[in-house]
Amino acid sequence: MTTGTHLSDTIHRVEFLDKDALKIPTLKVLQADGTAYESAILPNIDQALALKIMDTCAFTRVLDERMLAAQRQGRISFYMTCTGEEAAIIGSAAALDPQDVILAQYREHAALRYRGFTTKQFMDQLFSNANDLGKGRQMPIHYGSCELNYQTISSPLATQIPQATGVGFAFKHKQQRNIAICYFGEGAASEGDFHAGLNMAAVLGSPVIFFCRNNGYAISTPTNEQYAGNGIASRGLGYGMHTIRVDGNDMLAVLAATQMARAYAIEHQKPVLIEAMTYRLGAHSSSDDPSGYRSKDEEQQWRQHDPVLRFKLWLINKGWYDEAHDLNIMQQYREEILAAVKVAEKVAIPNIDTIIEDVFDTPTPALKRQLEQLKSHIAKYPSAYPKTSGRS
Ligand SMILES: Cc1ncc(C[n+]2csc(CCOP(=O)(O)OP(=O)(O)O)c2C)c(N)n1
Repeated sequence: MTTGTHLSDTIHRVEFLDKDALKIPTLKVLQADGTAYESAILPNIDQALALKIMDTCAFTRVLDERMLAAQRQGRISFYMTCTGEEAAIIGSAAALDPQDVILAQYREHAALRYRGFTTKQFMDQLFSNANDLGKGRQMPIHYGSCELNYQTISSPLATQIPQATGVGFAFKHKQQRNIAICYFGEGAASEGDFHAGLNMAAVLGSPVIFFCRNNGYAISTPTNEQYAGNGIASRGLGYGMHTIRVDGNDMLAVLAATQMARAYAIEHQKPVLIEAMTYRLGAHSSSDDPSGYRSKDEEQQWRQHDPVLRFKLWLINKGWYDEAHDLNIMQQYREEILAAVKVAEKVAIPNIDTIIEDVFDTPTPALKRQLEQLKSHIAKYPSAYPKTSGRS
């Protein structure tokens, strides 16, 4: 018999396995009022970590509110919020080591903030100006930072999944005790790259946390039109990896699951799949209007499960935080972000010569020719090409 073919019990009449027999429990630690379930085991968390998580929540809420408004005012071209998914994103990011590599989808900027991306760096990317680390070549929200071990976002869905398998395998090869974490939505899990990436990671023993944000929709496609199985968690089992489903709106449950998953991935040099059940409270992006595919009632029900509020109540119960501080910090971030917008939108766009750099060691003759054609085109129609990326 081939190794790895696990023929177990034998049967002598046809009995299909019952797809509904697979029960996957959901880890919960915090109740809606911010108290922990009596039997719940808390993650490793002290006051400093808790306050850093809360600060990241406050910043992200304000950033999302202000930048969506900036998009509506025509100041930036595009924006995506992570409102409602902060616990899934920040709770998992807080369980990592700074050397662990993050491969995100596009809705995980809160993890980048947790790592230390500054307000100015956010603005430079969103305004595609000359200070942007990506040299203004990407749409807003496609952040990346070598320094913070955050791989640049790719628009095509799921490309980050097999890449994460490779990053994890590189750590294994170097015998470095770090992991890759790969964020993706349940919609992205319909891509072939998801299946290739997970299977490869399980077979090669690549230390990766595959972190699925199951937020109910892939733009307008609800999960019941996306899959017929038991969520995304059932697929982790199918590929032979440790798997857990958590309440994605429960900061402490996400933190606990990710801390344990990280320890397991390093100790056993194997991947883990976490499926965080959550809800996208905002639109898919600034180009989307959810009223065409879901009801206000449904949104309202999920607002009752606000992950930031639940965590804040836990902090207040512990005496580590209070409402006055919360209001104060939100106001400070509003002012800081508004001031940063005003600066970033006045910064010049990147020097056009940089457009052909960084891909080839020496730009090819064809690229150089195209750059000259572009320059003469701009010289002919200068009023159609702005000098800064902002409105002013
Ligand atoms: C290969 C590919 N197909 C389609 C798209 C268009 N697209 C962008 S986001 C998205 C939905 C993804 O949903 P999900 O993975 O659940 O993430 P969420 O937006 O809900 O966070 C689609 C279909 C794309 N970017 N790439």
